[in-house]
Amino acid sequence: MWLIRAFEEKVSALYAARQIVGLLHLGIGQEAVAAGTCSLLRTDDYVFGGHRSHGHAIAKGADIKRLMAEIAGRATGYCAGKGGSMHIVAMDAGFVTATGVVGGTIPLALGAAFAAKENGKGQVAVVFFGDGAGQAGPFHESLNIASLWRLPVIFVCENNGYAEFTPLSAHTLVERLARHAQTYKIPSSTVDGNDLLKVRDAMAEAVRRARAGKGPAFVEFLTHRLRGHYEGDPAKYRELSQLAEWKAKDPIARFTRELKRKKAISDKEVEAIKDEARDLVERAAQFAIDSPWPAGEEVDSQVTA
Ligand SMILES: Cc1ncc(C[n+]2csc(CCOP(=O)(O)OP(=O)(O)O)c2C)c(N)n1
Ligand SMILES: [Mg+2]
Repeated sequence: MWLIRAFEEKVSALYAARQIVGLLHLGIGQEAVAAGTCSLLRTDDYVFGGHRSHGHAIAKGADIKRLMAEIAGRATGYCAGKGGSMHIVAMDAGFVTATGVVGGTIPLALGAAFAAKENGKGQVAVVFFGDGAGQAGPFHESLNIASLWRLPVIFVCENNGYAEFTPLSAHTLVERLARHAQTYKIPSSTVDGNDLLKVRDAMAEAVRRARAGKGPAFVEFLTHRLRGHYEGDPAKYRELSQLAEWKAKDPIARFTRELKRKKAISDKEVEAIKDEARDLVERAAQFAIDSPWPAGEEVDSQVTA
């Protein structure tokens, strides 16, 4: 969680310094979902993300140097600098793809799950998406087919209460996205997404079922992004009191408090974890900034019709 937090704080700083350009969506505040979920996965499990997926890729084991370089548009990035923040592909880590098309990777995860089922090696596919994606057509089609074909896919909904600048109550009357899973007879739960251990418990059950050939699962995590929808968003649609409430539920601070209460970690160890994360991230940022831009003649490579 600290590696993701430090990474995204650095991305934000590099953006402010104009060393990273383009559109950035940070998941600061949502780290427990990424870390808790991916901590239960194997490298050969398939993970799909969306427009807010730096944390998902890091949690799945993506190399943060190549990731930072990608976000900075450099030639050393995962996609040679052509994908950027929203189109991360880190196949070495089993992070298959992300997309800026809301809900766009949900059907793709079904394809990976279908392959996993055919291969019979117990692999699972996991797809992260937001509450806004629940109103997209492919979401519903995918739930239906996943259920019908008992595919080993786990739908991970990060319900952060907003789609861009629109609160959930203004884009659906279905307050709990997990209700949709019930319609399609997929086991589901709604869980506190800012509690790392609760995330792990919910995911452990879902992953166990999928690996055992028992079909899909749907887990809705209630969480919140502490930044705006995109970097630079003044977020005037959100009450400051709401932000303060969620800051008090910061998943990293909560888990740290819990560990300290159990005397499982010392202040010194906590500081060492933070320092190590920040150090790794600084090195990744330096690598990215020192890397060359993609060459002009490369513009058509890696593009297939
Ligand atoms: C198909 C499609 N429709 C609309 C958009 C514009 N758009 C970008 S992000 C977003 C909101 C997504 O909300 P949610 O799924 O809750 O994810 P969050 O940003 O909260 O992580 C929208 C509507 C898009 N990128 N793709
Ligand atoms: Mg949302």
